[in-house]
Amino acid sequence: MASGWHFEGRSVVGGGAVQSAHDSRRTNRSPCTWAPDAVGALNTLPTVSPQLERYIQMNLRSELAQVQQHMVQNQTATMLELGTSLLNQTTAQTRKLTDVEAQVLNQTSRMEIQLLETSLSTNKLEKQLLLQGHELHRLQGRNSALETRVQALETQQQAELASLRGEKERLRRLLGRQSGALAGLERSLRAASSNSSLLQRQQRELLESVQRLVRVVAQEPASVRAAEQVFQDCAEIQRFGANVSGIYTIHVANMTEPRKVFCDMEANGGGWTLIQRRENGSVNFQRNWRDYKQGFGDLAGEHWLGNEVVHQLTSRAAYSLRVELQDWEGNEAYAQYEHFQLGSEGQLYRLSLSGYSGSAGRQSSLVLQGTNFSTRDADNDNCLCKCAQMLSGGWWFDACGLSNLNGIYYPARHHARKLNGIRWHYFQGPSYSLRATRMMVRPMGI
Ligand SMILES: [Ca+2]
Repeated sequence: MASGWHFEGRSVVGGGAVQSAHDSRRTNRSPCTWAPDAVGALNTLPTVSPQLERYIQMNLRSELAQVQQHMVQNQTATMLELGTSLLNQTTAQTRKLTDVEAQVLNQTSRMEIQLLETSLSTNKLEKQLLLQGHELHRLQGRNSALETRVQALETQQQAELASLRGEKERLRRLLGRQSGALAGLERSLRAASSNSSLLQRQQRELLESVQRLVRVVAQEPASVRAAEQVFQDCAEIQRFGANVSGIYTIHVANMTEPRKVFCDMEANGGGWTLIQRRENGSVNFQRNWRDYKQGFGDLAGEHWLGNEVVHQLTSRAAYSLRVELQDWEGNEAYAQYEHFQLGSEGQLYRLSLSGYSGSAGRQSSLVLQGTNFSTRDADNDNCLCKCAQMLSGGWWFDACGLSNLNGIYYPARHHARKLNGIRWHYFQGPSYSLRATRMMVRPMGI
């Protein structure tokens, strides 16, 4: 700004030219006297002053014009310089700005792209969120329905449980009452049973008395026939009023001696006269003809009543035969023959049967007609061999047949694969030895 200072120095003094004109005088005179003198001189020269003033004005004007021109030039140059500098700066700034703008634009573009991508992914996420929201809502609905259902079920179960508890309690009380009643009944039954036993005993005693009476009467020939008719067999004793199974005495027609027999008053209506019983192997059934003819064993247990008695009994009237069987597994079966008759000793106690029925096989294990009785000492079978010796006991062997209830008694766990045991083919096969058997007769049609 040196030019500025230069320009200013001159402009401040306004009348610099006047000062320059006085400078020459200042060199000769004292400054403190010069100024009032000059003014006074000027005031004393009124005629010269206008011309001088014009001159000064002319000189000053041209000088001013030059100074002004110079100043304008200087200022213009300075301004130009400044302008150029500014232009340069502006250009640089503009370039920088352009660069920055380009960068900003790039950046903006990138950011826009990112924004777009973000927006897209946000949209996608929003959609997913919406879908998940729907799904969640649906699941909540379902969950709620399930909860309701579970609650309903729980309620129902609780009600059922309560009902069951009530029922259980009721049953328990009922059981308690029934147990009490049962105990009372048992006591009553025991009392009744002892009464019944007493009654049975009395009945038997009465029967014995009657039989004694009958025997007394029988001593008179005229009364013999009547007495025999009364107690011919167990069916007649039952008809007389006895309904308890046990040993009774009968008088069979054509037999001189009375015979004790075991009567079954219960099975299938009762009135049965037992002719055979096996139950524990306590009696030996390996006997001869004579023994089988007369009978043997214990009437209350195992026994064979005797072929002769049976022949006499079944010759007087039509009789039925019932065979009862029991195996080692606790199964029971029976075979019943509507008509049963045994021939005389002269006819070798030939068997005659008809009208088979029962549960011990669909057909009879005894040959119905024409089979004679055989024992180890009387071979009357239809075999060239001796069935009674091979198979043991006395029986109506054919050749050698499908049954033998008088075979050897085999105890438990030894009953299998025994050909000489107690057999009934159509019940348990050809080699199974049975646990218990009974054969009994009663008049046909009862
Ligand atoms: Ca033979």
